[in-house]
Amino acid sequence: MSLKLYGYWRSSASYRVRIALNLKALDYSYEGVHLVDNGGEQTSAEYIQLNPSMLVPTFVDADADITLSQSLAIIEYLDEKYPQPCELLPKHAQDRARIRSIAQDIACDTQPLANLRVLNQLRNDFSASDLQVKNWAKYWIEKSFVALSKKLETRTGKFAYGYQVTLADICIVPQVYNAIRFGVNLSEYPIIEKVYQNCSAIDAFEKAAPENQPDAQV
Ligand SMILES: N[C@@H](CCC(=O)N[C@@H](CS)C(=O)NCC(=O)O)C(=O)O
Repeated sequence: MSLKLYGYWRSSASYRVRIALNLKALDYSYEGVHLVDNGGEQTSAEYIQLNPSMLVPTFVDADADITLSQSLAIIEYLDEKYPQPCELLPKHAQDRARIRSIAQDIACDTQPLANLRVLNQLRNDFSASDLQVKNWAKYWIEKSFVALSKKLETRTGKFAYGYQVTLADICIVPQVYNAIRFGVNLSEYPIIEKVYQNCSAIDAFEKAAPENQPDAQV
């Protein structure tokens, strides 16, 4: 098998790539990188060879001789290389740009603020308690969801952007998973909740869910 994903069951960035791989109906092998055990396997010398950023996911397409980090780059690579059975970005430039904008709201401006190493730094260098750390993550996700709800108002159909699953949905669903973990009340964001529920009913999303991964600890 040529495609391999290094990920962690609860990592939302890995979850994004798993959804895309499933939507593309691609076969891939999966290797769990435990972000906590063994001092954080993402910091091992072996893993740093693959991904010097010490983050998951890392994606390898051995046949194409490419090793990639960054979930959005990986997903766009898959979308360009495997346009069938569904395209994750539509044809028109303005639609693509709007969808990328939503994806980046999450991947660039929301998820990084509640990343494990950021939360650990709050604990270690600023003596934040577990409750303060949780509230920090919740605060930034809620701020993001208020803005996202507004942005979704005009073009959301069954999914985030109309009636086809796109890169925007692939980013929203894992972010909602994180939001629930940090105690965000999803019912305060009905548009996001609707998108989450509609996507969750699709096999590709269900199969990619954290609890359904081989390295899940539930
Ligand atoms: N922008 C990156 C983010 C990757 C990322 O933040 N991964 C997290 C898990 S979701 C991670 O590996 N964290 C490990 C750590 O914080 O030490 C992407 O989209 O792939």
